[in-house]
Amino acid sequence: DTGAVLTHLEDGVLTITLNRPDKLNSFNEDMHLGFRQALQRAHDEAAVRCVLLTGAGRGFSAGQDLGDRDPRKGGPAPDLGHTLETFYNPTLRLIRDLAKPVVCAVNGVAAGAGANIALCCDIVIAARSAKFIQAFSKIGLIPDAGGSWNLTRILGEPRAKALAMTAEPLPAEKARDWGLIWDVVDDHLVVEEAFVLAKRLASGPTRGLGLTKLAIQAASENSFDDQLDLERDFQQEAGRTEDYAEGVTAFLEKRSAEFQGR
Ligand code: T3D
Repeated sequence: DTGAVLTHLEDGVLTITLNRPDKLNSFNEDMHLGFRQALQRAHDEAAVRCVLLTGAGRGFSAGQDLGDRDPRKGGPAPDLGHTLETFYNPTLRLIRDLAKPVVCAVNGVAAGAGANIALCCDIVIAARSAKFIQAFSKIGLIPDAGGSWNLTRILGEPRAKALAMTAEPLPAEKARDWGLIWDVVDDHLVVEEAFVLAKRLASGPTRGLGLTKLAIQAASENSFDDQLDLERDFQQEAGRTEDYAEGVTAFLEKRSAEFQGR
């Protein structure tokens, strides 16, 4: 743990907590580093079968730490293309490419890259009072951290453009009703309920769930024919797992399956 990011492995769930509550968990280099290390651990360790991402304190994340971008401190303008490529983009790719479920408990406000990192996760559960803010236009930037991609695909251009251009906060319930997130729960239950879900996924057929994630992500890029080919290949792999054999055996024996994640 770097301090800026806390990790805890329990019941196959790696909980990653963004931990700069005084700054609404905005991203400085320490937090980037800790977050990346934690995601890499999720990739590397078989014991991690699901990730749960959340924030410490009253917010989820307010995106980039703007204190680190203060123009009054002088010096040349920062190269934001470089900072995205160095810090944000590798992390977003790690989340998308991780062949394990990533659950996100949005415990409070999620703004800028904070909102879009949440929206990059596989299943998002938000506290009823949480809000998603495409804050970028307020400071002259464009939606990054995958936001221009995710918002457009999920919501379509009209809503994506209005959210991005106005930076109006999108309340959690509206985000759910628009299909941007999975569910909304009472504030005090959000981490608990997300953990219950994450634990359930962590006791599932990990390879099958991972392939499910990758198949669904590939769908919007593929033609129908290409997707049928992908399903054939992924199903071939899933059919060779011990978990598949266990799932079918458990069904035939009228008992619950005990998946081992292989
Ligand atoms: O730079 C690059 O590498 C490019 C990448 C950019 C990605 C981005 O994310 S750009 C967008 C950056 N984020 C924002 O513009 C959001 C800024 N924050 C806000 O608009 C508001 O804080 C919120 C709407 C998120 C929450 O408002 P509220 O009223 O609930 O809280 P607050 O009072 O504004 O914030 C509480 C504290 O957190 C406060 O500190 P203080 O005064 O108590 O010492 C505030 O300054 C601090 N804080 C909040 N957001 C940030 C921040 N400090 C640094 N950076 C922040 N982004």
